[in-house]
Amino acid sequence: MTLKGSLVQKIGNAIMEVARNKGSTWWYTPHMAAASHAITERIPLVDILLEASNTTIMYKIENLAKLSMAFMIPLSSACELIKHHSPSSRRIIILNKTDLANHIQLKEWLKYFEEQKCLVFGVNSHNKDNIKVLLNFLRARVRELPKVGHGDQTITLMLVGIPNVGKSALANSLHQIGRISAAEKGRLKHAIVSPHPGETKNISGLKIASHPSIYVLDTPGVFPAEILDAEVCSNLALTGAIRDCLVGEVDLAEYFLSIFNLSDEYKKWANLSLSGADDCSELERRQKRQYLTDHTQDFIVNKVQRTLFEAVSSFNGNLRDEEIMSRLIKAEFAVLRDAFNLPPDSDDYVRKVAAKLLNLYRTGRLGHYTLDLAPNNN
Ligand SMILES: Nc1nc2c(ncn2[C@@H]2O[C@H](COP(=O)(O)OP(=O)(O)O)[C@@H](O)[C@H]2O)c(=O)[nH]1
Ligand SMILES: [Mg+2]
Repeated sequence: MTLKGSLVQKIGNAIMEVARNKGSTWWYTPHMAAASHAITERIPLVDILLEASNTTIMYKIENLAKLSMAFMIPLSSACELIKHHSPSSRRIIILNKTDLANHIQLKEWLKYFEEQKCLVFGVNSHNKDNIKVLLNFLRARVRELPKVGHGDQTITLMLVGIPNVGKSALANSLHQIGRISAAEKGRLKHAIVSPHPGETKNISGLKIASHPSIYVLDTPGVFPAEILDAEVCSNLALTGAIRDCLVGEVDLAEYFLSIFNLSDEYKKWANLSLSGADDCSELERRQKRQYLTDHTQDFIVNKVQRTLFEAVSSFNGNLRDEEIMSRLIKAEFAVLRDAFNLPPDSDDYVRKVAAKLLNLYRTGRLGHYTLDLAPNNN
């Protein structure tokens, strides 16, 4: 077995173990059950359902269906109501975090959903131009709704999805941009956005357009109550949909490196390894001293990229072999300790390296990944 395969089993088993324990505070919590229930009740009342997912984790197709179906099973009777009207315009799949995804795979996934006759939209919630295009797209879909006439209706779009896919970030961006073009005078609202899953506790409405008034409902992320397969669980954990403490940052960082080392992403940093990175002004040197351990600073990110490039490109051995891959990852942890400027005597350095590495991966500084290939590629 490859190291990636072993880690998938290890991480998957850890999560499935917790998932089996229905009383767990980490998986299908009473809060999540209550949120599912509240979302279910709202479904018949909303005009359009926006199903948000993180483009970097598209799940294997049978699991995608299972995830979305499992999410929908308690909602299925409510969905019947939506189906009576034009179903295609009442359910829109939002592929968020496109900036983090592999561009070729993103195109394949968009094509796949279009072939399935689903309305689909890929977006980066942090990009204003993207949001403007999405707003126009949503307004056009709203105009197609049978009930929209000349009166002063209120239209609601509900954002649903698993935790951490960026629902709240998207709702905020739509609200911020939408209220400007709608010349709204009301107070600017903020849904809580967090790198940790499970921060949104309630359903809240943010206005994104006027005439007709359109509100987007941000909802807490929910998982299906049933257990999914090991690879789906591992990918959910790697992308941050499940709390890190459930699996442990070190296993997750090793899992990331087992994917990274077999990808071509490090090759993009070949020039970094040749450039004289230490050649900098006094001001830059002062900043470097001030932010020595802040791994989000560009100079540290560059150093991490350069370090990883050198570690992978100078390594000889068959990385499909579990032991050989483990050896490379161990070596990478050691050199990353320097790149992150952690003191050599730091006893907890493995966990610290892992946490910093995961953060850089999840914010797109370590390349573009789509963890599951589009079905057309399989
Ligand atoms: N790179 C990137 N990060 C995003 C995007 N949308 C959201 N995020 C980040 O993903 C994390 C989770 O976002 P949040 O809106 O709280 O997710 P929610 O649990 O689905 O509501 C936060 O750290 C956001 O800043 C995006 O389009 N691109
Ligand atoms: Mg949220």
